[in-house]
Amino acid sequence: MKIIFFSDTHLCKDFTERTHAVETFIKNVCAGADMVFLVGDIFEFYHGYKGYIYPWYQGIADALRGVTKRGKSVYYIEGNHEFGMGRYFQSYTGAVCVNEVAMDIEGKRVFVSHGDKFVGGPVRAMLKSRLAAWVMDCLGPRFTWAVAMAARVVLSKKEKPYNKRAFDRFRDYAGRKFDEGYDVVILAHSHMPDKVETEPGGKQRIYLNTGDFIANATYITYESCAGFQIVKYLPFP
Ligand SMILES: [Mn+2]
Repeated sequence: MKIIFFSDTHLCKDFTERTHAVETFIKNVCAGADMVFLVGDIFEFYHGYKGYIYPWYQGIADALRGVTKRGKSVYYIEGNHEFGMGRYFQSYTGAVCVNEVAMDIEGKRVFVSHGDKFVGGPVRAMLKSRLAAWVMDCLGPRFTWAVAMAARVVLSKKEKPYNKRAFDRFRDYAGRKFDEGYDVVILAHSHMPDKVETEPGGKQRIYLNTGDFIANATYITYESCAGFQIVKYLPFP
């Protein structure tokens, strides 16, 4: 069994080179796996509308559709830049859109989440509220995009520098999930790839962070024989 986890590509209207690279990654790398997890912030901004996909994200949607059409399972876990992928995106791509995933993978209890929930404050809660979704629905895709792009200047830090405190907070959060009974915790959002393996009481626990497709070009693979690994995507521009 082979599984791919990747996140934080932060694709935007003008980032054609990066978008093309991620499309190629989905077609060449993800299509060869049995299961794929998009661990959030694939898009710099997304709110799902009925019958509509932002034209600059169409290639990604088509690439995902190609993977699910080959019978592979794809999970799209929303990040803090994604506000309800919507039923249309899910039915078009065949990817299951969720907030987080808890499942058994070859005998291990695995938890996968973008990881912004435990570091986000009231602004996150407000933007992720039903009211915000309703406002976005009312504004329509073009106007919402314009507002989101104006807001990102203030809200978004695309190239996050290495931050020891944030790094440790993610590890601490993974530790709390281990206490809840998970064997493997996979997070994203920090843009800092990480892997920690411990064996308290002889029971193996693994925390991994996908990193990003901006500064690090890292993703996670799981293979039955090799376990979980952080891999660099070398063709990345
Ligand atoms: Mn994020």
